[in-house]
Amino acid sequence: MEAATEFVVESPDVVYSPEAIEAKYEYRTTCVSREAGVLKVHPTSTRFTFRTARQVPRLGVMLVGWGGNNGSTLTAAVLANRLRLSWPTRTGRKEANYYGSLTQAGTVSLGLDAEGQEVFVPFSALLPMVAPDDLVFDGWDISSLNLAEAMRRAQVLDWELQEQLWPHMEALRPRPSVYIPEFIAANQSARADNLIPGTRAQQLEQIRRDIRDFRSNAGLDKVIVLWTANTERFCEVVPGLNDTADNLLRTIQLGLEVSPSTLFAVASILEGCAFLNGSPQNTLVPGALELAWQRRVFVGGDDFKSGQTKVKSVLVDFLIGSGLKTMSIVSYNHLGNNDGQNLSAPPQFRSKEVSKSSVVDDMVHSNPVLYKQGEEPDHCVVIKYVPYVGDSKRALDEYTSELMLGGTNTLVLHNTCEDSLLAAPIMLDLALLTELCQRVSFCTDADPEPQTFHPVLSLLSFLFKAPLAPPGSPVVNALFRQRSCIENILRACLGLPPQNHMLLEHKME
Ligand code: NAI
Ligand code: DG6
Repeated sequence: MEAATEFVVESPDVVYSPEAIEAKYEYRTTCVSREAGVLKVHPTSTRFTFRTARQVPRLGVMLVGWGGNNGSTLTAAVLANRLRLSWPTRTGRKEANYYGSLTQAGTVSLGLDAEGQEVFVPFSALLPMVAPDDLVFDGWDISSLNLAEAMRRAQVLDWELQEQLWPHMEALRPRPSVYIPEFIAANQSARADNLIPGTRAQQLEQIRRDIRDFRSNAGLDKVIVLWTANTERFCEVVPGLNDTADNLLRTIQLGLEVSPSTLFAVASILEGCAFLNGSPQNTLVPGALELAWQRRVFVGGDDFKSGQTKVKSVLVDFLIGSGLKTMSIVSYNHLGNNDGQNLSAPPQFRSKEVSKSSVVDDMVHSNPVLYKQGEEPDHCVVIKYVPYVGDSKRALDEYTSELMLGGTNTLVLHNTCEDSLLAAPIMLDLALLTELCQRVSFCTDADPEPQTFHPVLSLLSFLFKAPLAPPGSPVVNALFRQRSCIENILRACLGLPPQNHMLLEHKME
């Protein structure tokens, strides 16, 4: 049965006009204080008015690393869906779809019908969102291969599908990019044949011109820039160099140390385009975050949360949430794509190790019954490059937890998947949700001045391994808390209460 996609909220608190959906929303939460060793919990309530502009823009997405496995796979996926392609494989005919995308293949419950049964709609039906088939792509790569050749190099898609896509991808050519050899592995140097010359300041200006050129030539209302290029080494945060917006801009003018990804972030922010970081390095140094804050431009990161880490952020939540004391997490994986080759160099591996390891922190800290202050499980992350397996990543995990009365529980997982087919739908969700957030504004009864979300868009946490959050805001890694956050904020924009899963209707006589 086709899922119904259209609905209206019938409530005095919700007004639909041709321009916007305006919803009054009561945000009920609690505030906790500590008094003489006692926790005092105070229920609070704040009245919000959310406004979501209904006009969906013509959206362009610029990928840094367009010719990589993720970049070429995402472009191919959108084309395959737009063209309604199907192709034969040894297990039968396959049709283009968006499996793995929260917005396109996930659903939300609107509530119960007269028979007491839940009614689900696609996530994308909640609020007006850009249709993925309508996205326009462009981007940069230090490798000059066109997108058809890049798709072939990636070895991700079935041959028959590649053949059908070839004529549609051949004309797509990445723009030259910024190559600073010390930031990525030396083993990448052979691909670097498509470069922006000049000083850092000139390179910044060229990136900005590229964004403007794409926007005007493709007739776009908005552009979002997404870093899906190679993982870089961490960049040192140095006072006077990149700690403030002014210092970072001066560093670029003086040609001092700045990573390519930070250069792209700065260019995007200066052009008023949201910037999202799909790799683990600290692209969004304090100076870049301050610039985003000053210009009121959304930024998000870091590092797509696609496979092994997604499972980890469910499994450890389940273990600790069930009261089991997880003491050791060992994550091993091997892969043979270019990402794997780049990560075989220690400084780039280190960036990935940090983002893959931070992912259980909130769950551990949430349970002082199990973990004493400062106590943490052992957490080991190993990545090996094995060229033969290509994009088909193998991940093995072992979770060891303490049971009651001295027992031990060891869970072992093995997972094989095409890495880029997991990453591409996440990239799609990032672009679509960021764009939607750009159309949402809100005010409260106490502060009637309309505002937008904080420029550090932590609502995207579900999609990132090491989510960036505004200063002082708790970082949430647990996957279902992250998903509820998105769902409930979108529901708030429609004046709907948060999904509480209580089903009290079914717990009464
Ligand atoms: P890839 O190596 O196939 O693609 C990266 C592309 O970036 C290459 O075409 C390379 O030529 C290009 N590149 C390198 N430096 C550049 C620069 N300065 N400017 C423009 N282009 C540049 O890697 P893949 O598999 O597409 O992954 C991309 C990134 O996404 C990596 O950092 C990876 O760690 C990250 N990632 C991937 C996930 C996945 O499941 N595939 C999940 C999480 C993160
Ligand atoms: C090896 O770990 C390569 C990485 O780029 C990962 O494939 C990518 O970060 C996905 O990681 P995960 O943990 O989400 O599967």
